[in-house]
Amino acid sequence: MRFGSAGSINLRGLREGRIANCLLSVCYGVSVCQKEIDCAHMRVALREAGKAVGLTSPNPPVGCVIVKRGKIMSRGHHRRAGGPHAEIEAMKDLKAHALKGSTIYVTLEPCSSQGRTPPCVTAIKRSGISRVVYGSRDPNPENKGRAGRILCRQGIKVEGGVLEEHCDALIRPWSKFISTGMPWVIAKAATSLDGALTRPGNEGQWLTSEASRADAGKLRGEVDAILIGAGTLRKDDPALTLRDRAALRRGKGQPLRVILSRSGRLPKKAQVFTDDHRDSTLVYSNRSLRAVLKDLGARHDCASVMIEGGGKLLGDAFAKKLVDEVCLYIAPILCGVKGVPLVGAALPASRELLQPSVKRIGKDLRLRGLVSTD
Ligand code: AOF
Ligand code: ZN
Repeated sequence: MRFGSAGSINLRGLREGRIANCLLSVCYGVSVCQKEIDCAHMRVALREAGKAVGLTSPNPPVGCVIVKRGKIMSRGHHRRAGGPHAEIEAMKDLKAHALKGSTIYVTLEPCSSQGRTPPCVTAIKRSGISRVVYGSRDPNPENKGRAGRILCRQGIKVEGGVLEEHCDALIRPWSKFISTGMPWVIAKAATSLDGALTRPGNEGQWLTSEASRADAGKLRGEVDAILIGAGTLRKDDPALTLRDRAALRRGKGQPLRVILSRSGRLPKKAQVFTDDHRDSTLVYSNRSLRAVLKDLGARHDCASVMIEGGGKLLGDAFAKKLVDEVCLYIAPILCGVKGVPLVGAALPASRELLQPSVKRIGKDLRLRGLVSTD
């Protein structure tokens, strides 16, 4: 995730409590200074939330910091659905006198309803915290826009919408899921310069370098399920496991492995049916992609899935407008007309990538962006 730079305020200074008086207040007045300070602390909360990405479905990744007299007293992030929310994680190590008069920064509006856990606004009200600063408004209808009213009634100051775009971007997959029941869909593929998914003849299956493949492996740490078509299973016999050490250290479990097949006739000896994670493999026979996605959301709590191929499944996903985000690894190689094309379907209209970001990985390029909805 990109959260931007730390801004003009020295973050280390803030952390160590060295900026008691902000110079900006001299030049611009207190409110400008407070805004800068709020943004700097929210960036720290965003970094905390980044640790939760991929771990919390069907809940959102949320991060939090508690600050008193310019000093960060504690941090926390939501670690798993059913566990304490970010605010509770941050509050739990602080004594009552430390919490009194402090400010809590949280990337998502604090929840105000009873779910698997009690409402955070109740804990905040009891804590002595005197100011609440949050980023995104909670799209969950149970909580949306309620925290401000509830907390203000208690005399607690509330400021919403701080670094809202960054906070919204962080929970984009979950926001779609909580509003529609459908998981966020990432189409991931490696292609040649001319858009082929495969090399000619017996040249082997890899187009991109090992570095690109390791980067793509990290993406598996962001999602709840990986989808492939039966053709890819037969041809490549992929493991589809999460092997990225950092993601595993964060506590990310293996994503579900989902195979879509028309006939249901699949090789019994394939890795996904025989390895240690075979219990996390699902097969859907003769079901539309839309129905599969809906089922993954409703019955398996999948807020985000990644389609890893092949061309037919990716084509179907693009043609039916089911893709939200694309992550393409492009190798500097030409494969010619016999290669399987990235989108193996006719599209009624071209689809554009919004907010594309380009990264060079070794000799390959990674292009990541959102798919336009119209
Ligand atoms: C927060 N902080 O860290 C999270 C929030 O079933 P529960 O009790 O875990 O509640 C889930 C809902 O709470 C979820 O749909 C979202 O609206 C909110 N998540 N809220 O203030 C957190 N994870
Ligand atoms: Zn909560």
